[in-house]
Parts: sequence; structure tokens; C-alpha cells
Amino acid sequence: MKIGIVCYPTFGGSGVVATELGMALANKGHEVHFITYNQPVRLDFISSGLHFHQVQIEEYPLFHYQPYELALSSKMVDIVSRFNLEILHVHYAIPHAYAAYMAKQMLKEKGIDVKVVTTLHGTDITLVGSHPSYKSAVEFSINNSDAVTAVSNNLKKQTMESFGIRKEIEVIYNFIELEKYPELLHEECQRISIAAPEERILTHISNFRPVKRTQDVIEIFSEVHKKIPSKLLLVGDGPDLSIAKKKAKDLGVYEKVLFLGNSVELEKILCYTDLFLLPSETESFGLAALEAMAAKSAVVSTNSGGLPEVNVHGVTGFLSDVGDVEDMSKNALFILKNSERLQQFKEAAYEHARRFSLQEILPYYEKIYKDLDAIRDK
Ligand code: GMT
Repeated sequence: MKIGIVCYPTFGGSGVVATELGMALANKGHEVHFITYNQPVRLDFISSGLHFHQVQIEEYPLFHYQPYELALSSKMVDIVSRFNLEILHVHYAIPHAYAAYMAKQMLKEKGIDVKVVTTLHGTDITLVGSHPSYKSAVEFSINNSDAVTAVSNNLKKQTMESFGIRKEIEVIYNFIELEKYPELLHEECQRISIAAPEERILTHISNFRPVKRTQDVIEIFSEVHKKIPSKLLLVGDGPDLSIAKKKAKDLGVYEKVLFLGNSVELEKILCYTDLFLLPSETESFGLAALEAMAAKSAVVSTNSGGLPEVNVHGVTGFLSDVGDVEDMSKNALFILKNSERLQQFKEAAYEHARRFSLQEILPYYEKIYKDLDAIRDK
């Protein structure tokens, strides 16, 4: 099929999922067109069926805010008509679902019936979408999409509770390409370049927004480090990074923290990892935790949002209440203290991650596209 994908082309989880999905669809022979303001960071032109169209914004001094939705919907109209796209799959409701609705109406006038699929990723519902400034537009665009998906049962529930939803929402979990995390990688892993043999490695990956509670990451690590020789790898960048650095200095663990910035080599970094920390305020799914599990890392996280659907308490790691640093530290120490136990958690994490493989999840999206195509106005 011919599919347009709209997403935020950054390191955020929704952009990662959209990009990996587009690449996987192209690999299966679909023609995929990314319509975004920049080339998505993980986009790799490995398949001939992949195309990228940049949304250009005309800067004009009169505008305090540049009208991005207008440029995006015009670009969608252009690309759908030029390449005869059948599906527009938009990731993140704001403003993509709204822009897609506008594009659909414009295309209707030209006699083109494009089907719009909206995937809700979390913050578009939980943190931003339900704000009075956006709520009616988000609700309208969800109800007027041809199909809607959410990345966890919890997110579906929260969407139903926060908005007047008339549309069926299908839960399709985030996925991972397990082949990127082969056993081989563990053997090749040059762990010694990061830590001494007796040191445990803890990792946190995020965009360092307040919702990630990165200060809790440092506090947990500091508690672990008091009892076990260890290092902390911090991957990513964002507004709270400097606060995290200061916290590490204040707690006297700065020398034991490696700040790695944004990286596209997550598989390599995760192969060093014994324990992944995700103490988020909320997380609709927690793709970063799943990626860690695919690389055989145990997970200590909060129990908020969709995290219990990913991290199984007592099996792949542990879940604690938001802000309960003491409990998360205790759980981290329990996992890390005993090598045999650590290995059990790592193996269980990997086993659980296999349920979220690309091969398992991709067919659900393909079925939605096919079902919509079958009801198209011919
Ligand atoms: O939280 C992030 O790091 C970025 C955010 C986004 O909107 O891109 O991620 C959201 O979507 C991911 C992919 O579906 C989920 O795995 C994350 O849990 C979700 N983030 C939150 O809910 C805070």
C-alpha cells in the first residue's frame, strides 16, 4: 500500500515508533512517505520504498507563532495527491491529527478519499492534550480519524476518561526489532571500556523533561553506589540535564556518572547495562524500558501509566510508586547484589520483550490499513 507517515522527527518515543514502523513497512514492500519538518533521527534509507518530504515553514515577521499546521496540511494534500497515497498515519494527536483532518477535507474536494489513522502516544493525551487550550481540537480530531490506536491499555483508558470519545480505540503496543539486539552483541560488548569488571552498570535514557524525574535517577544511583561498586550511564539531553548534573555533584557521585548525550547507538549502550532506571511521573508505555529489556537489562521503574504492561513486577524488574526513591533503591540493590539473581532478571526481561517483537505487532497496523482500504469510496 501507499502510506504517508507524520511524526515528530526527534528522539522522542513517538517519533522513534513512527520511524521504525515506516522502515518496517517499506521492508515489507509498502511505499512509505515521511512528511515531517526534519528527517527523522532514526530514519535509515535502507529500502527503496522510503521517501522523505520536508514541511517548510515560511517565516513572516507578522506571525508571533508560525502556522505549522497549515504548512503540514498543505504538504499532506500535495504528497497524497502526487503519490496517490491511500493512508495517512499520524503519530501524536497534536497537531498532527488535526492537520490530517484538514488535509482529508481538502482532498475530498478533489475527489480523493485518503484514510487517516491516528496513533496516540501519551503526552498528547496525558500532559498536553487535555489542557483547555487544546482539548476540543484533540477530541474532535480523534473522533474524526478513520481509525485510532493507543500504545497501551492504560492510555486508552485515560483517553476515554479525559475526552468525549465516540471512536473505537485499538491498543497496539510499542514494538522492538529484536534482531538489533542479538546475543552476539553481548559477546562483542566492550564493557571494560565503560566500567571495571566488579562494577554494575545502571542506565537511564530520556529527553530529561520533568516528567522523567531524573533527579530520582541520581538519588537511586547514589543509594546503590553506597553499597555496590557501580557506574551510571545517562543518555539523552533536555531541560533537566543540568539539574541532574548538579544533583550528582551534590550527592558526590558525579565522577561515577557518564553523560553520553543523544545517541543513535542505543543497542551498544544498552548491551553494557545491568539495570535500567525509569522513575517517570507518568509513561504511557515506556519504550526506553522495552529497548533495555530487549538488550537483556532488568528494569526498576514506577508503576504509573502503562509501565506495568511492560515491566512485570518481580519478574523483569520491580515497580514502585512515583517518587518512592527508597523503594526503588531497595529493589535495585536486591537485583544487583546477587549475580545469579541479576542474570535471572535479565533473562526474564529479554523473554518478556520478545512478546513485543516487530513481527508480532506490525500485522496489527497492516490490518487497520487494509480494513480501511476495503471501505474506501472507489
Ligand atoms: O516521553 C518521551 O520520551 C517522549 C514521548 C513522545 O511523545 O514522543 O513518548 C511517549 O510515547 C512513547 C512511544 O509510544 C511511549 O513509549 C512513552 O511512554 C510516551 N511518554 C510518556 O507518556 C511520558
